Amino acid sequence: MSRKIALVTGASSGIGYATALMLARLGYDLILLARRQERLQALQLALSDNPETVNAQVYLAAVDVRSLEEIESFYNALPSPWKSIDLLVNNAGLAKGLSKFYEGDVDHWEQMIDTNVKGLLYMSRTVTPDMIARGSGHIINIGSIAGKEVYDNGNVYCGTKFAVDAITKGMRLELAVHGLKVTGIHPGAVETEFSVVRFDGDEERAQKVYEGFDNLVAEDIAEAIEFVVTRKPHVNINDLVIMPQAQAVAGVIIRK
Ligand code: NDP
Ligand code: 8X3
Repeated sequence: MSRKIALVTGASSGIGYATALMLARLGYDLILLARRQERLQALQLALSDNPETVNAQVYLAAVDVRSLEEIESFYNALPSPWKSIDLLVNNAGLAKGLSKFYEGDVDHWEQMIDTNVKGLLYMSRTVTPDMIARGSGHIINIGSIAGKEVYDNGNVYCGTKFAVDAITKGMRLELAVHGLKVTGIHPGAVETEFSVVRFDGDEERAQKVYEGFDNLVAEDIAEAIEFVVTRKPHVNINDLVIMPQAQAVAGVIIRK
């Protein structure tokens, strides 16, 4: 059986990293993107060190998804066998800050909108035409519970993830006719570098987010993605919302 190719954005950390490992175990070759090239190289080393993933061919690219120019030049430089992408996981994303919108930092807003919304669109716009031409492919967008429910001080981050939810539905509507699958994955609190990034490197504050309850870990989301990509060809998982048991709704966590 010929190997499949997956492109994972934001593979240098957290959910993207765990997803790359899982896909390699399933037999995918991997195109791995993030801004931190040295982190991608460490992931490549981890893949080659593990007998379960050593056979995965890996193509790394340092790309900032906020730049359409960087995405297009990465894609144009891809050797043509790598362009037959079977699976695109739009995972790169971030939250910056946690404050009332009327006290919000406009630079934080730009970063979130440019990465979570425009980056996802740029990547999908670039990769999808080749999937359409082949009549197959699967796009998985990592949204959030913050794209289903608004929580206090989450305003713009929630807005970007509501946009991801709407864009995911729009993509599915327009791509089903071409034989493609589109899935939205919406996690609650997952302990990754997410909160460290949100709080500008303040590890102590980030740590507090996950105190007193069993948060999700990146592998929980990778496991859900594994379920999504291993369904029969006629089955599409449209939407998954995955929460820690202790987080019944977005803004409420039951702590011990
Ligand atoms: P991490 O901070 O651990 O990982 C984020 C990844 O996104 C990194 O690999 C980072 O790589 C990449 N990234 C960020 N900005 C850019 C950019 N401009 N260009 C390219 N890559 C970028 O967080 P998570 O793994 O938790 O986050 C992954 C996704 O999951 C995000 O979309 C997030 O919103 C979503 N999510 C997270 C939840 C959580 O509780 N952790 C819950 C729900 C959804 P680099 O910095 O090297 O560029
Ligand atoms: C991250 C989920 O609830 O921590 O998207 O903002 S939350």
